[in-house]
Amino acid sequence: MNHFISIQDVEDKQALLHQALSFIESPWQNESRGQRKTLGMLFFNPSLRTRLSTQQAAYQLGMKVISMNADQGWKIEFEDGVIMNADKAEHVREAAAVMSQLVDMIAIRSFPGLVNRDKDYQEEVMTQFVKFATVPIVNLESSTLHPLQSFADIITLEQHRKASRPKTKVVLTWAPHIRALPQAVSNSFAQWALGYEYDLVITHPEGYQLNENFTHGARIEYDQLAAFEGADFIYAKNWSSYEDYGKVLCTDPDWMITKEKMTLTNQAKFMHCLPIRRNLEIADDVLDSPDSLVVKQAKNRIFAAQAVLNELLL
Ligand code: SN0
Repeated sequence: MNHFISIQDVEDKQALLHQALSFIESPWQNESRGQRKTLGMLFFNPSLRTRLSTQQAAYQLGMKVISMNADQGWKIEFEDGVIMNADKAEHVREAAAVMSQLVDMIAIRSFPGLVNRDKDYQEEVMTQFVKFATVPIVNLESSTLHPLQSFADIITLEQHRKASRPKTKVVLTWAPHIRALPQAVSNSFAQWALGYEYDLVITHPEGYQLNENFTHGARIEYDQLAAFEGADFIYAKNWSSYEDYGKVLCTDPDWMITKEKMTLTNQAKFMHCLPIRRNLEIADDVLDSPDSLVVKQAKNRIFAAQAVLNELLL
């Protein structure tokens, strides 16, 4: 693995999963692999779990970490050939090349603008860093993907599934929200769940179809109650429209996940990447029930990141 931008960078999916599970058993087994190596983290957007878990993962591999919010540096220009006479003081060509001399790996979080779909789906920030850095790049949630989250989700599914993967019904359900959120978590979750051969059903209101490149192979069900029937896992997430790009088309509170809806399932476990807005996306009694995995799921962020960094250190 040279970089970790999406599931496509993973050469052996089973091996990576086994490595992550092995780090859960024995977190310090490779404590010296990252000795004298530094991970640089660059955040263009807020983070709680990603920042702490990736940092902890690096420590467990013996690495040092330098974490920086992008607004502490110069504003970076990502486009080539522009006259830099506006607010951006530094080009990614220099920024990425210089950072590569100062740290051994660069991890980046950069959300979409949710205005220009083509621009967001071109993944300019990740693409340009991969192009101009000379060290591995790690995606800490980009415009359209959140692979470390999805890998932690796969670890969580693996720990809690009762049947084989193809026989385990996983439902990704849209949930209401007041803001326009990225499609990254949902795109990525679909891609990883399908990549690990889960039976994936996606349910959402009309107008919320995701990009088929990520969901090809999943069943789409517009009736949320029908989708919940027999589900082993309910994974809730809000996303803004892909078709009517970046728009909030539906705020119908009937899409909230309630205890009553959970009774339709096969005693499903409940998952969410967090942060979660209580009683908007999900009712308190679902989140506070023993079937909620959200806190355990967040712990797996460490082991997902650790397995990935471990691979990139080779
Ligand atoms: C982000 C998202 O991609 O949906 C990060 C998830 C890991 N979530 C939010 O921005 C939620 C913000 C809010 O106001 O609830």
